[in-house]
Amino acid sequence: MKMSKGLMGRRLLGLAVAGMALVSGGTAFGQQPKPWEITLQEAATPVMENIISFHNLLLVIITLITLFVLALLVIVVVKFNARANPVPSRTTHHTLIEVAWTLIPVLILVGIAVPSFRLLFQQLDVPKADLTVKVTGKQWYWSYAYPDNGKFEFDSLMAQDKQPRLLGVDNEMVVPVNKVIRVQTTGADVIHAFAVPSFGIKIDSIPGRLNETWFKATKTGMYYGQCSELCGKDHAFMPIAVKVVSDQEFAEWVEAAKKKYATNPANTYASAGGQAAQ
Ligand SMILES: [Cu+2]
Repeated sequence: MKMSKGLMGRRLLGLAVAGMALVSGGTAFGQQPKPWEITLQEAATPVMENIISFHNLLLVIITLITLFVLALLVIVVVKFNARANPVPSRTTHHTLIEVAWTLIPVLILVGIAVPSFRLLFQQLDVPKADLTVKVTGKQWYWSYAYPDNGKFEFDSLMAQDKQPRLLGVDNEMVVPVNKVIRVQTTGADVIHAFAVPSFGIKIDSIPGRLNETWFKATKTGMYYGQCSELCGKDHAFMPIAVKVVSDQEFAEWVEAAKKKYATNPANTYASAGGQAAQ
């Protein structure tokens, strides 16, 4: 089939727009690592959007500095080698340049510090939470407790038969969309770390300590993360899967979960088969 260039262009554009709509909008949004991915995972929370903006700002700044230093080196090599400049200058001090190369870096660092601290405060200052989930890191799986919704708790183990490989779990953590979720985390045995890249959260789960962070997912879908503190032989096999759903779906899930996990209060490592991943 022959297509005119204009028609072909429009078709490609249509395909691209449809693809973008599929990725950014709709209900099927979700994030997991992709092959050959070099960028950060796409943001699903305002905090992660700001992390990505800050990262992009820093990338511009370091690129400009690197190019500037490279240009200076090239100038020195070309203009001031022994052949091009046989009689070198005997200058040892230049007050203006010395002041400049002290002050300009200070100003650049202050310029970076302002948005950096703003972002840090946004991450650390937990807003009034709509829902609290207590996350316990264990060797080698996660447990999620919902103290606001009937106090049920369940274990989440890597499921070998589930996709994506090494990220799929038997019981996902489920949260409602557009709600502030407070994550309180601790470790039951050793230090683990609860991290979900597209939410912009990564926090240590430390035995004897309750750490706190928060996220507000603005898109429904499945999001994946991993334990991010080397915690033993199956550290790589304790993925985090978070399902973000509508309020109504969340209410339905809570009702089902209350029954499912209430009848199995000893839903522990042993009762789940005693095998995290081999
Ligand atoms: Cu771990």
